[in-house]
Amino acid sequence: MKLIGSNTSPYVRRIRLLLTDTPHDFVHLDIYGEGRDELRRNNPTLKIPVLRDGSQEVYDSRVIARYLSQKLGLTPLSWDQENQLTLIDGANDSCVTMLLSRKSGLDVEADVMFWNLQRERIMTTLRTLNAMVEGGDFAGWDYPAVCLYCLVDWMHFRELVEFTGVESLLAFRDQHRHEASVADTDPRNA
Ligand SMILES: N[C@@H](CCC(=O)N[C@@H](CS)C(=O)NCC(=O)O)C(=O)O
Repeated sequence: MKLIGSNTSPYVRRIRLLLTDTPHDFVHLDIYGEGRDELRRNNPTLKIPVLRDGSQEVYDSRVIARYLSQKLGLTPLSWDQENQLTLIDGANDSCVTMLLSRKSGLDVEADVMFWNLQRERIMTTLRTLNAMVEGGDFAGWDYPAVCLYCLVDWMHFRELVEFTGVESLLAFRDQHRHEASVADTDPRNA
């Protein structure tokens, strides 16, 4: 099995954590630089992660997680867990948009409808996730908790949000620093 991604992507990191006990090759690509041709050859949507298992290619972390769950005989996610993933992905996708805008030299702090919508979505989802953490919804180390960890740690690393009012998310992150593969996949070491 081969996982194609990058050392810094939170979407890739969640699959790396899911694959902790499963032998696989990890291929890091610089998707905005010299790795872009390789990305083009592997995924027409030009996104990571991509999983290759024999002749089967699988795109998108959510589908990859479902593929691996079936293959590894894991318990399928409940509808509430699926909703947790949707919240996490909502914030994550908007943060990717903000980061790419920032890298493009745009002023993402400007009072512009498109960025206001992203900022609003990020904060409404983070406040909801923060309340869920405080309510004990992410008490274990299941796949949604892994995804939340990857999101919070990446937002902190990229300095994408202020955590004022959602400090329980950072406490959640700090509580899980020592889980398997977390240190090995830290984007700060990329
Ligand atoms: N829904 C996708 C999102 C993946 C995604 O956005 N990955 C980012 C890296 S963190 C990416 O490939 N971005 C490339 C781009 O937006 O051009 C998934 O869950 O895999």
